[in-house]
Amino acid sequence: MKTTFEQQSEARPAVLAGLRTGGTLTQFEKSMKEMAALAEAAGLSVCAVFTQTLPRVNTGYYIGSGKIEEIKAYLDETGTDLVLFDSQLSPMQLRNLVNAFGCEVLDRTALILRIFSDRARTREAVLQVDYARLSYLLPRLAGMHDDLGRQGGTSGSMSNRGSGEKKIELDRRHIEHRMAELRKDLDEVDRERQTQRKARMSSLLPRVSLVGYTNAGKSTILNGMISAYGGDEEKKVFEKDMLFATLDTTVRRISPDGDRKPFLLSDTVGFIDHLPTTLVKAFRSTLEETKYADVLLIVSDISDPDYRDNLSVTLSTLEEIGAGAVQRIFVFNKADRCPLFRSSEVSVPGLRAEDGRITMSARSPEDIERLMVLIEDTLNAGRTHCRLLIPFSEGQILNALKKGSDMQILEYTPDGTLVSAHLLPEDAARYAAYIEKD
Ligand SMILES: Nc1nc2c(ncn2[C@@H]2O[C@H](COP(=O)(O)OP(=O)(O)OP(=O)(O)O)[C@@H](O)[C@H]2O)c(=O)[nH]1
Ligand SMILES: [Mg+2]
Repeated sequence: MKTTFEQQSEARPAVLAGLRTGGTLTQFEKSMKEMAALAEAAGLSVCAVFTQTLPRVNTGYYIGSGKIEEIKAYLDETGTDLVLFDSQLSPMQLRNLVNAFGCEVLDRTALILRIFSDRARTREAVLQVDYARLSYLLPRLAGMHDDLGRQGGTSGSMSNRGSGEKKIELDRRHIEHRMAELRKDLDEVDRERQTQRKARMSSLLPRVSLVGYTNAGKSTILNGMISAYGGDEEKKVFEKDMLFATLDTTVRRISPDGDRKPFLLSDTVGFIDHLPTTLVKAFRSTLEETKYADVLLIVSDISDPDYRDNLSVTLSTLEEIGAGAVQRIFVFNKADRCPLFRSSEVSVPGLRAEDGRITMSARSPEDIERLMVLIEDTLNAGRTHCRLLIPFSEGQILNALKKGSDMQILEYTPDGTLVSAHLLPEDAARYAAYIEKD
């Protein structure tokens, strides 16, 4: 099947090819739609879509020879020089397809890597993406140099083959060396991150993390919270209707007014179906941050017809990174687009009775306030009310309590300061010696 589109602006045109071998038609269509959105996020515009249904993948060329001819004819006719494949191609398939089309071919992984590479800003994200890119490239080197070798002249001559192999070996060693360097830098960044994490943990401030499928509205919720409670507009983060707008983790202190406790709210990279394993590995430490949260806000875009599948992907990714046991609030976002939505009707494997739920719009200040109340209730649910007598010599404990809890001074006694506070179990254990027994 072939579909063509009107050309959009100056984005580079690309042909999108997809193969359906199993699964439902809906799953296939969802994946193809997502691939087109990924192309757009990479600054490309899909000008034609070719699909094929086969009982199994063609080992050498991924799709059938007839489909290759059809695509080739389209490329020749229109001058398009880029073909995207909605799947991960084997190194051999990639090499054969590049040869067959005589132009650039990107699979799903390569396209996601390209987006990440364009967007990475912080040192950590740049290192992680570089590492993922090189691990993708390494097994594909041979194919690339086969082509170069052949272009070089008398194909198959011994001298030619020898120089090609030497070149591959040199490149391989260069890449491996670069990866080892990146690994070292990443380990160092990881240590810095652990130090920061420790500092945050010891600050006693509760940690709330926004997670969810890409484009669900996580950054918009963080910005809504900053507008309502943080004050400083400069602290806002980038939000946009495109996949993977956010790649870096941002942590902001949210200080509600009055007696309400402040907390740390973090926004990070979104999830997607078939997130390339090279990227999951590279972003592991970023993603793992979520397992240290006190509460996860699992954000879904309920105006997306595929939100249930996306939520499943999110939940299984959270399990994988070891964040499955953290307290959760399900945020069914973009409700302004779906007035009839009922959260009680959502059934996804993994949803638990004790999970909090809110149907809201990140663009509504009233809804941001409702979310804030739910976060506070959830955070307090795990805390116990304590009275502590802090000796005057332990001023730093008083400071820590003041910073990270709703501590109130009750009285100055000859033995120290008597205070009351809601404490998390770990803090109650840490300060057990100072807690007054009833
Ligand atoms: N109508 C409507 N649009 C929303 C709502 N929340 C977010 N959006 C829009 O959805 C798009 C994506 O929002 P982001 O906040 O960037 O999404 P994200 O989850 O951070 O996405 P990534 O960083 O790409 O993973 C933006 O265009 C937002 O303006 C909402 O409640 N209602
Ligand atoms: Mg974002």
